[in-house]
Amino acid sequence: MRIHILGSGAGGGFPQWNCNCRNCDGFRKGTIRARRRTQSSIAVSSDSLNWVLFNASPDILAQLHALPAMQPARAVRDTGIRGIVLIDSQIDHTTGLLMLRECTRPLRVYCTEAVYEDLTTGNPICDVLSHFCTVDWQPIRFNGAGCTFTVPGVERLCLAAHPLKSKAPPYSPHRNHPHVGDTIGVVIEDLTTGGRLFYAPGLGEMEPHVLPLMRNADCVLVDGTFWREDEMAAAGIADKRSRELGHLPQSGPGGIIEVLAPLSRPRKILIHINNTNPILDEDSPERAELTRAGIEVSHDGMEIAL
Ligand code: HKS
Ligand code: ZN
Ligand code: ZN
Repeated sequence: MRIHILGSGAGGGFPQWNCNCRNCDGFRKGTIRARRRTQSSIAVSSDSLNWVLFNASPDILAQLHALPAMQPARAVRDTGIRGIVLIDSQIDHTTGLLMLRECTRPLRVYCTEAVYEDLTTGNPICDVLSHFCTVDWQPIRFNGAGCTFTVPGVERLCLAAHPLKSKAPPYSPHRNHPHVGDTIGVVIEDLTTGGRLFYAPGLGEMEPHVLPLMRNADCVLVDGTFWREDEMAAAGIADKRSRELGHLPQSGPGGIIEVLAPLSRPRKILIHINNTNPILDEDSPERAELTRAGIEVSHDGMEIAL
């Protein structure tokens, strides 16, 4: 399978429009070595013609322009997107649906009931979209274990969704009452090559079922939002801690570096990186520490073959 990183940044992207933290200011002034990043989304295909989009970011139009394979041009109106999987209902993962409103065929959207509820109540973008096109909701339901499904046209990819603990968005009725399905991780397996990806851009806690999913993958593409538990406070931005926001930090006890350390099989890559994260500075000691731990940092346009 071919995995294309459409956007490697967290909400707001990098640099963030209103931010003058060390990274954002340094990037604008050219005093640090770092890459611009759009908001969190990937596209996966087994034939480079039919794609599954994971998350629809507010930057989706620019991201699609940057990946010409997404437009196969077989008809006057066409797209390579055969289905969209939403891992949560956050603004950075769902707002792009509004930018796809011109679609002439039904938009197949795979998400849990918890996410669909948010998108029809607190942030009713599915209701708004229904005035422009047909949203064909494909519910992801859990019966004890993960939920396995395929997307028509992309049958060589087998998808298995698993519930994860992270955080529902501020407008969600579940914000302070977590529901199973507020956030998911997905194992994507290519039935032709046997390659397996574990994708989880929102990972707030290591529950017992998560480590085996990582261990059995050829590549883990996981939450890279914050380096430190108190990163936002240390930058003088907000007092919310990383885990409270639904993101395990990389450093510290129980952080992503420790979690990934014992895994020998998978390639380890971070995604959904916040503008404040020191790993964005390619010359930072934190980035060097990641490299020593065998962990890569994804960037917009990066391609992974499994
Ligand atoms: C900034 C933002 C930080 C940021 C935080 C989160 C909070 C949120 C919630 C996130 C993200 C970006 N870029 N989504 O000010 O630096 O309260 O639910 O997911 O993408 S977590
Ligand atoms: Zn986010
Ligand atoms: Zn910043």
